[in-house]
Amino acid sequence: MAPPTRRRPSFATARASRGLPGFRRAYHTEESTANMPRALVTGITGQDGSYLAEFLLQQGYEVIGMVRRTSTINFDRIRTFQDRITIVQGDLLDQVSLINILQQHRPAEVYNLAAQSFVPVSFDQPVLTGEFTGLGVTRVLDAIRIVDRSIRFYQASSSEMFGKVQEVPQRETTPFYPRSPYGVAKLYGHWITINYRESYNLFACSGILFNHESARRGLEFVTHKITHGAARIKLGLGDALYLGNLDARRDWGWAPDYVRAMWLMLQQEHPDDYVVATGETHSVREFCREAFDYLGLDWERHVVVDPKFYRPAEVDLLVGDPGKAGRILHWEPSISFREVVRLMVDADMASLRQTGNHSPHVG
Ligand code: NAP
Ligand code: F7E
Repeated sequence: MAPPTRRRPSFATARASRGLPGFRRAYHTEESTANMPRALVTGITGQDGSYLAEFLLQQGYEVIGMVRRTSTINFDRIRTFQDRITIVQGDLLDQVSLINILQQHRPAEVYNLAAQSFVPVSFDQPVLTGEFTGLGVTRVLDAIRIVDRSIRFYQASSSEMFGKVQEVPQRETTPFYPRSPYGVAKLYGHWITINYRESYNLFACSGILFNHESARRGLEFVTHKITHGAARIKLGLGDALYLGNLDARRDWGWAPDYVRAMWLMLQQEHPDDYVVATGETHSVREFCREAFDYLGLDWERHVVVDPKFYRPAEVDLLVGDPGKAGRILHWEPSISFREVVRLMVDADMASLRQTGNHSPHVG
C-alpha cells in the first residue's frame, strides 16, 4: 500500500494564524484528509497535547495522537474532539513503536510533548524520568532519522533547564543550570535535538517554554492546586490549602498561547530554538492572593505551609525574555497574569458546582 500523502501546511494557512490577510482556513469539511498536512503529537492526553491538537485541527491538519497503554484510559482532555483525530498506541520507552507509527502514518511534523513532567516525582523516580523525558527524545529523533529525515520536529524543552538562574531575564543564550532530575533530563533532550539538527540536518526545533497554565493543568501543579483549593473553600468543601515554598517565582502564561508558538516554530524557513514566556514574574504567594481575592477570600486565613511540599533543590526565580519569539515568530501572549488566574478560578468554580468535589480536566 502506498504511504498516505504528506503535505506541508500552506503559506496561506501559516499567514492566517498570525492574523495576516490572504488566507483560507482548511476545515475537514473543505478538504479531503488526503490533502491535509499531517502531524503526530506525543503526549496528546496532556494539557499541551490537547490544546495543540485542537489548534492543529483548526489549521486544517490531520492529527495523529500517540497514547501509551494504561489499564484505565484517561481521555478527559481530548474527549470533545476525540472522533476527529487518529489515536495510535506507542511509548517513548519503546523505539519500535515509534518507528512503526512514523512508517504507517508518515506525518510531516512531529511534536514531542510526552514526558514525565512533574518536578517532585523526578526526585523520587530519577531514572524513569531520564528514560521518558531525556532518552525518549533520542528515540523519537532517531525514528525520524531512520524513517524520513524531512519530518519537522518540535521538542518540548523547559525553563527548568535554567534552574539556578545565571542571568535575569533568561533568554536563548543564558547558560543552563538545572536543579532537578527533570531539568537535567530536559537539558539532555534539548541538546540531543540540537545535535540531530547539526549531525543529520533535521528540521528540529527546541521550544524553551516557561510555565503555562489552564483549567487543563494537572491538579498537582501549584497554580491549579491553588485555584481548585480556593474554589473548594469558597463552596464550603474545605477550609485549608497546604502548600510548600510560597516565595518561588515563576513566569506564568496561558497554555493555548504557547501551543501556537510550537506550531509557528515549525513553519519557519530554518529550524531554531526559542524562549516562550510572558516576561513577567510572580511568586506563589502572589498567585494565592490573586485567586483568593477574586473569590472574596483572605488567602492568609486558609493557606498553610507544609514542608512536605518543599523540594530537595528549588528553582527560586524564573522570568523569560520572549524577544526572539516576538521578532521572528511574531508571537506574543494574549492575556495577562490576572486573567490566567481568573479563568482558572472560574473554570474550577463551574466544574465543582457541577460535579461536587471533583474537577475533571475540561475547559
Ligand atoms: P502533562 O500534562 O504532564 O502531559 C504529559 C503527557 O506525556 C501525557 O499525555 C502523558 O500521557 C504523556 N506521557 C508520559 N510518559 C509517556 C511515555 N512514556 N510514552 C508516551 N507518552 C507519555 O504535560 P504538559 O504540561 O502538557 O507539558 C507538555 C510537555 O511540555 C512536557 O514534555 C513538559 O515536560 C513540557 N513543558 C511543560 C511546561 C508547562 O508549563 N506545562 C513548560 C515547559 C515544558 P498519560 O496521559 O498516559 O500520562
Ligand atoms: O511548581 C512551588 C514549587 O509544580 C511551581 C512543569 O510544567 O513548569 C512546571 O514545573 C513552584 C515551585 O511547576 C507547591 O516549589 C509551592 O517552585 O507548579 P509547579 P514547576 O516545578 O515550575 C516547568 C516549566 C516544567 O517544565 C514542568 O514540566 O511552586 N510550590 N507549593 C508548589 N508546587 C507544587 N506542585 N505544589 C505545592 O504545593
